[in-house]
Amino acid sequence: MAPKLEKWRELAEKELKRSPETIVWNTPEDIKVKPLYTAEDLEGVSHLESLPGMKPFVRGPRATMYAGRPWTIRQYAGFSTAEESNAFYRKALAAGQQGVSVAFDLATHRGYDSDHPRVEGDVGKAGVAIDSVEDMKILFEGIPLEKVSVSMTMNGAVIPILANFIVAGEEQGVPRAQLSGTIQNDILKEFMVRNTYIYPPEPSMRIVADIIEYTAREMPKFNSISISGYHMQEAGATLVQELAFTLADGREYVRAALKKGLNVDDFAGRLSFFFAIGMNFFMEIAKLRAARLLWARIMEEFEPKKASSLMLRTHCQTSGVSLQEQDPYNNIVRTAFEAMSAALGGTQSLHTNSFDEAIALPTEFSARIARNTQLILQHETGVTNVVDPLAGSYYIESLTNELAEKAWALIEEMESLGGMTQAVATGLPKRLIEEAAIRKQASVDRGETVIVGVNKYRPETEDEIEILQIDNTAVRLSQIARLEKVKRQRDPKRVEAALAALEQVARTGEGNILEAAVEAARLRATVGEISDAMRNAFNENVAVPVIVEKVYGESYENDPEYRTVVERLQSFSETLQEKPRVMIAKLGQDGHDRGAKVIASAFNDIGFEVLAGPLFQTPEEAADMAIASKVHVVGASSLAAGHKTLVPQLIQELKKKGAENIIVVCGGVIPRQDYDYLLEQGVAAIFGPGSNVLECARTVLDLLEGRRRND
Ligand code: MLC
Ligand code: 5AD
Repeated sequence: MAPKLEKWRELAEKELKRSPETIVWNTPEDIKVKPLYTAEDLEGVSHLESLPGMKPFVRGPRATMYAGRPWTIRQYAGFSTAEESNAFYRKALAAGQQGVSVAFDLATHRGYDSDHPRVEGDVGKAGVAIDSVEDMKILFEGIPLEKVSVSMTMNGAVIPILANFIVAGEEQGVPRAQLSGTIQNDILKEFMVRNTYIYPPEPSMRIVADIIEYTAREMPKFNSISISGYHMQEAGATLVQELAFTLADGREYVRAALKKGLNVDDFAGRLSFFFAIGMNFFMEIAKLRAARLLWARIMEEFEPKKASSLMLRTHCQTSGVSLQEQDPYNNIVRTAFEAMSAALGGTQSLHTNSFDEAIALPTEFSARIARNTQLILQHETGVTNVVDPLAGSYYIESLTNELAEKAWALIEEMESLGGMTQAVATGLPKRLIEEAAIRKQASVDRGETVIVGVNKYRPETEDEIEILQIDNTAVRLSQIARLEKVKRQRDPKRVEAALAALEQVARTGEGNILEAAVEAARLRATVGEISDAMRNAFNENVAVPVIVEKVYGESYENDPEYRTVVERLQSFSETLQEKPRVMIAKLGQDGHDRGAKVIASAFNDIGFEVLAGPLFQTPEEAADMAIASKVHVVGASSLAAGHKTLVPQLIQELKKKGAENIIVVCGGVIPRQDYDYLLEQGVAAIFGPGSNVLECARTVLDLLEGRRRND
């Protein structure tokens, strides 16, 4: 250690009255953040001399970055019908938004038309319902597709949606070569965390490759994929996991495209990325810098000729999970810090979340504040004037290097499993993310991680805020009416032939799936029909949920409160002469399962016998499973706004089958406005966002004991 630094250490020790090593912050990434960084920390770091616009692009993909052109303000939105979402986009564009980003409903994500019996609770809820080209045309009416770039978050039903978009463009007079935008098309992370897959991994990877091939040939301005870490962080991943798994996924997609015989320079420049920006301010900045550095390193392996093939360009979204139901205006502050972090990290495009995130979809008001957060950053703070302003900071550069090293080690670990498709098949990345999520939950439950207004500084009274309510039945009926009209007006023979041709391409592996689907979409085959043609060829993916054991319990070792609950449960189990059985159910097409997984693991460790229901059950299927497994409690987890339809249906099904003695509780993103309704319908307890898991376990025990006394 340099003599000056020795001196600092002495001073620090005197000030603290203990060693400065005691205030090292060990982050979830296992990075030991020290109170002081100096030039010593940068010895041997090799990227320090690099410049923006040049490889390895650590300082940004463009030479002038925001000084030349600020990032795109691209707010993700979509709800109800195409008409309503279209009106919302047009207003947002007039008010300063620069690009469009479409959120589809879960029925569409999973390749079902709005009239399918499995999607009754999901139509128009978490996004906009799209069944055919006719809906897609309405969605973009009055939005010039040759000028405004459009992102579409679609992975499962990516083929019919992209096909519909291409045809909607054509019919708006914009040839596909002029369409600019991005399709998410990232299926690997769906298998890991987001869960809107339809087909098994292998054919799903073929779909990704076919889209890369088609867009490389036909749509030079369109980004063929948005390789996403966002959802990993939302599911609980550490930043190292998010970074490593995302880049490893990217490597896998490049390989899949090369296997199709493409030249790397013909598609690499149109691969794009997507990261979450959470509350660890400096680490998130370093993460974006490290991502660019590592992507250039990965791409060098494929020996491209163009520098742009090494360039990582990314969209970012501020973190949804960092936002809270309690004291919701705090979320405006959180989002502003996260947005600043994304800007300092050099994102190309950004979505800022609305403050009502933990409760419902944005209202016009909350969406305005979210958009203005970015407009204020761009126009009032001066952050856009200098490229990569934190370069050279000892701390940022050291973090960039350390994140890159740790992520590289994990990338190599995935490589040793045979690449990401194989790794995903082993379930390892998913499990690592789930373990991180459980540790994080335990840390919040124990108050080690402070969340203002939730586990500390909670206000005594809270004002209710206005939220967006969607009349799901009205949306469904209007969608069904339009579907019927579309089907009446088309030529059934030609549709049938186009669908058969598509199925053939899918089955044989010859030809391009997207090309065949464009033909079918032009003839007005629906999203559901196109998906079904592919289901015939590929089958469906079925996942069995696994419960991670011991991680929650170990985080609580020797905690007296935890022990009390465990012992109470033990003695209840003794009187019952068995462990009480709890089924954690996911109803409808909602694949957000972080909460369900964390609850299942924690309840299991506490001593319940836990049964994790599969994703996508109908209320009837869940009731049958609960009865067959003789559970005492069903906990329904709902994050996609289907609770008012699906949970009462579950209770009705249980009643119909004579199992009204099974206690039904529910949790997730459930607005307080809906509590009375759910309680009237027979729900015994509701656990909203930010619930302490130990608290939930106590409540369930209270309910079980109460029920036993009444029996
Ligand atoms: C940029 N340009 C410049 C410049 N900066 N030109 C001169 N000087 C500068 N300083 C040029 C670029 O080269 C480009 O042109 C054009 O300007 C646009 O810039 P961009 O940086 O490419 O921005 P953009 O078009 O917005 O694209 C950003 C992207 C893209 C590459 C990251 O993939 C994108 O928009 N992604 C958004 C993804 C998204 O919204 N996802 C939502 C997920 S929500 P050219 O000609 O080179 O293109 C979700 C939630 C859920 O997933 O789970 O449901
Ligand atoms: N409209 C606006 N934002 C949405 N999100 C999800 N669906 C919508 C929608 N329909 C945002 C939320 C969520 C993240 C995945 O995307 O912020 O956390």
